[in-house]
Amino acid sequence: MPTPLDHATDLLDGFTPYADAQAARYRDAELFRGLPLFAGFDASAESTPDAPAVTDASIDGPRTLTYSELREASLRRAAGFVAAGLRPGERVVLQQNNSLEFVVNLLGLLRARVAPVMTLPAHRITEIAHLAAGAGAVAYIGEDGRRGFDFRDLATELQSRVPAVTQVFVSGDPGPFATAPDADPASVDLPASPNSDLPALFLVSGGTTGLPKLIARTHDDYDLNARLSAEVAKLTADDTYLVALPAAHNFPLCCPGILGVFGVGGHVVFTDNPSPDNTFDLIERHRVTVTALVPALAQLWCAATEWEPADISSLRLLQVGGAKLAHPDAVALDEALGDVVQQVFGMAEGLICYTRPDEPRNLVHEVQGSPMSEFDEVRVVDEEGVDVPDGEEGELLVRGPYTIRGYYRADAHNEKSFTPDGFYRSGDKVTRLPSGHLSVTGRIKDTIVRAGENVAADDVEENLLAHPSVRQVAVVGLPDDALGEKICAAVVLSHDHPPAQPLELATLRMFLADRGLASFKLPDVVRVIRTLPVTAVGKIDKKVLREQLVSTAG
Ligand code: OOB
Repeated sequence: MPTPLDHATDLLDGFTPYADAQAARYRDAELFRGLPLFAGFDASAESTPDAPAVTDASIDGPRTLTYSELREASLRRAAGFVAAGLRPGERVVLQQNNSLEFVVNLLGLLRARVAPVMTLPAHRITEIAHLAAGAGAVAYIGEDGRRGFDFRDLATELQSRVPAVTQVFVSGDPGPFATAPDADPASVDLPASPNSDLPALFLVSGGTTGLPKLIARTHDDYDLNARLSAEVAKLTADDTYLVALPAAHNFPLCCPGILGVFGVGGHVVFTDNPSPDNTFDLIERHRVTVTALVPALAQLWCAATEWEPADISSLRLLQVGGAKLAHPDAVALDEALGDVVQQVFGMAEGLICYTRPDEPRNLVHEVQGSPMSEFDEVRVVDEEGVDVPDGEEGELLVRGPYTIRGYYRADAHNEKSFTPDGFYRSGDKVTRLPSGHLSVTGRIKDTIVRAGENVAADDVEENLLAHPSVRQVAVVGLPDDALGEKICAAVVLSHDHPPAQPLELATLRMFLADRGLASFKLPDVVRVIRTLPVTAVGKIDKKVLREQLVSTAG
């Protein structure tokens, strides 16, 4: 067990540490460095104090801070938090759009040894209250209403639902609340370096069902996550990374993202608008070399290369992950941007798989990558938990130096989500090549039970995507008196589809039947929609889609 030392709080209640023997192995292999999560940033601030660390190109900007300036700003913020009464080991909900304030608060909290709960700007009171209560948070850090949603109203509601949240700090116009505090670092005692096996911060699970769960990441394991990711991406101080996805998500935060770039002394550019007309200009202006996108956004960028005039040739690595990148999209992106795609299959719980920049392009287009650490233990198992041979589909289980051993304060979930020997059951269906590369084939629970037959949604989706009229598709089960569930395909039409012509159910069924799909898998309903609903980070949200389809059923 980690020793709390001077942690006088309940941080460790409900936290599952790495097993002693494994932690010792990771320390011996120098995977766990025994340093605080901001050590990488501080080393860069030491060696290249005058290099640009962050540029805020959000509506708050434009503004650039060097490493020494950002270090100073985060020390003042840390001192402010301590002066405001926040204590080591306490949890604070952080909910801010991509901006300089986000990163000053993050580093400030880490330095004050207060653990941020990394919520996303798209989260609303239901999720925020659930996460704040679950983490036992004592404060909330948000922003004003300039980006179209007033986080101050959310803060008011949060305090009424979760009274333990006694302090609220707001960036911008604070309204009835306080602005984030700053103080002279010399005026307070900043806590000494934390024990590196304690939780540094909390990520939230990215599931598309139910409420998000809390994922405690330790200084040791998250620092490893950043360093290994930076190595795989071959990051150097010459790199400039554009934060286009919400910064609090694991992908742009640490894969390698913000923390990975800080560790090598590179430059991070924040934008709060990921659309190509904005981001392409930023890429040109700042000579951005690396960024990360979800597939839907990548598709949009790919199309925009046809008409956006900006020169984005500085981009050497375009990371795409969070949901499956369709093979034709991977090929199209490489064609449009010059062999820059990296597939990323990751999860807030830990395991990150990458394709490598020097792998053959056809492999990069085909697979979602291989684990980034040789210490990652991956199993692919059938329904009985028995390992399946390479090439066969099964559920991905994983254990390793940066994969959690349990969700925070969630005993009931942990019973189901972890094996007795500490493997995380990802719920992802994958196949593995002998080389260790993984292809994601679906989610194990994403099935429709139609007239007693189990239909895997991804099977139908993959085949529908092959139809020239289909740009995006999600297949869900809808309640049906006769069938139990009927199969509904929600389709976003491609530009190839003749305008003003309906997409006929019969056409799609015939197309699928011609491809050899069993008759019980053919959709019973097709619904053309303009956009598919997405989660806070931009993945297709089937729960919301199902609700929408049910409520608009004619
Ligand atoms: C990332 O993390 P989360 O926690 O938001 O979501 C994890 C889940 C995975 O279990 C898998 O179901 C899905 O998202 N996923 C993918 C994928 N990448 C993630 N499914 C298919 N293909 C992919 N490439 O989404 C995340 C975390 C770090 C880096 C990248 C993504």
